[in-house]
Amino acid sequence: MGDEALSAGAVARRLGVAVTTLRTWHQRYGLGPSQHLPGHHRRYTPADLARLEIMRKLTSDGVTPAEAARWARQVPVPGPAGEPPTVVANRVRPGGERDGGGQTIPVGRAGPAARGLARAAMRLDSVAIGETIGQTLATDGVVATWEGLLRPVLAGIGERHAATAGLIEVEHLLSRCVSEAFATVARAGSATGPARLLLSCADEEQHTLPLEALAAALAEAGVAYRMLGARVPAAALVEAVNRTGPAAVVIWSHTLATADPAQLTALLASPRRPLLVLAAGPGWRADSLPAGVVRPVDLAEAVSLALAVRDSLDQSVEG
Ligand code: B12
Repeated sequence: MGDEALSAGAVARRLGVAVTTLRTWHQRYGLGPSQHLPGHHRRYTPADLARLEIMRKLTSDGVTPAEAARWARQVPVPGPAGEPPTVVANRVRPGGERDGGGQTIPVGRAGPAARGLARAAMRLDSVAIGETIGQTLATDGVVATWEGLLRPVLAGIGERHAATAGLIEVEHLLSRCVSEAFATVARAGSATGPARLLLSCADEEQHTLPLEALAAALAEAGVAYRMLGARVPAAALVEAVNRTGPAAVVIWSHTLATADPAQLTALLASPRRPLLVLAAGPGWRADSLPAGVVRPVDLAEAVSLALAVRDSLDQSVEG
């Protein structure tokens, strides 16, 4: 049991709730950590976790905390050799209704924070979503947060949506929270000098989050950029390039439907042709890209390429 006992922070991440919520549930409803080793902080056992899972599920379904706590305390939890607590939590509801795997977001091998985020997203709990993303951004930075936390949950929502046509409200709420978290990083950035990078979605492309991740990563690295955002018609993009003369342009396409290579050709033919044109995102097909266009494989590579452009321009200004 000792090895499986968890700290309050670890339990909060698993459940996708704030540590302060756990404290309240402990103080008001007696749902606290029961393992106590002399000289150590109290720790949550699997049985404690199972009760809290029930508490979380019921409160997110609109049951009052006092009523939810009553249920959580009454429900039998697995003994040491019993089934995993999550199975118990999935099985129990006041109405006796089952809440099985169809109501979860698959996150593959992603860690507890991603599972907590997925649960918070399912509950449409924007406060817990914001806290989880904000904490991970602060400790791990933008690239690791994108790859280890956000991407698995976003991909999981896509997978579940493709299978069930559901979760659209979850997708929209989470997208909004991710945008807000990245905007906070972007605002806090301390970039100096002119914006030599232009970020834009392809025409009719509404998937902006990967581009917002790139913008936040650039802000974190102190690189200035301009962001045009969603659904930029090819002519408008060329106009922006001609007016601002960026050294590099990143065009995001998420699906084949928005990946018309003519947008790239128009950029390459513009009077102020950028040094580097990046066609980013799963929409673009490598074999349909015009010569001279680079296709990054992931966020880290897109950031490296942007930094390389910035550094080469800095050197040419100094030299
Ligand atoms: C969130 C979301 C939305 C939100 C977007 C909100 C926003 N502000 O971005 C909204 C609700 C607007 C939306 C709309 C639609 N969506 Co949508 N959406 C998604 C979802 C769940 C996540 C998108 C995302 O951010 N992915 C980021 C990561 C998870 O994607 P990835 O492929 O792993 O990305 C990697 C590579 O691209 C690579 N990479 C390569 N180069 C670079 C460069 C950089 C800078 C970065 C960061 C990464 C990178 O690394 C990435 C990981 O880091 C996806 C599911 C999915 N798997 O993507 C569906 C998904 C993309 N959507 C889909 C669809 C069908 C739609 C709609 C057509 C739905 C509709 N009927 O209206 C519309 C399209 C509107 C349009 N014209 O653009 C489908 C697309 C299927 C297809 N292949 O054609 C998907 C796959 C869902 C599904 N399984 O059905 N969507």
